[in-house]
Amino acid sequence: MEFKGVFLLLGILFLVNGSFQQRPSKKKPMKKDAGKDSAIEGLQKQINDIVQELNLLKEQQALQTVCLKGIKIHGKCFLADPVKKRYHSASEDCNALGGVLSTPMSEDENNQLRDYIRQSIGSNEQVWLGINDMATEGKWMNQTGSSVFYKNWDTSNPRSPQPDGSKSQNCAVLSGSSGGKWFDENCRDEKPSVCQFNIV
Ligand SMILES: *[C@@H]1O[C@H](CO)[C@@H](O)[C@H](O)[C@H]1NC(C)=O
Ligand SMILES: [Ca+2]
Repeated sequence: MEFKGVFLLLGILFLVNGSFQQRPSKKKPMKKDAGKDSAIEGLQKQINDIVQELNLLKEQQALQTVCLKGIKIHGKCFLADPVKKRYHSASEDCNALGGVLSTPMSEDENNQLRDYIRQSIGSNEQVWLGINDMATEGKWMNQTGSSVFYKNWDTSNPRSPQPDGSKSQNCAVLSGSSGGKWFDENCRDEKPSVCQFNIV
């Protein structure tokens, strides 16, 4: 509804602006041209402001669509990408959409993400998480370059508690079949992913 109003206002301003611009073309020199110019300038500024606002609304609406297609968890939107890709491709494709690979920061967020993965991608799938220990072995960093505090590594196998891949496995997945537990994997493996967007 707010949207409609903006369009209407935009339309009116374009009409008004258009009728101002037509007059000088009649080649009747007028003394009040200066006043008219500043009026047009004022309108132009208002139009620019409205266009800016409209773009913002469009962005917000696009995000709403992402949320509608995906899921909203704790003020963030998550959208599944079932296409299997290497970690870097998955990350780049997600960045291009304005998001980062999903990185749950609490048990509740992790559980909700696990459930979303099960129903959108598949119950036995593993998806890339937005963390890696490429820079320093064993130091897991998130997509904004901070150390990861919440972790959910699978430690059910005492002989190989995760992460167990040392330098050959610097990326991590969330496993739908292991109750949302995390495993380190080779970044060149091809996995589905979930892209995460902050709600503005
Ligand atoms: C990375 O971790 C920091 C510190 O916990 C947090 O503030 C930031 O939101 C995290 N970034 C992502 C993309 O999860
Ligand atoms: Ca590693």
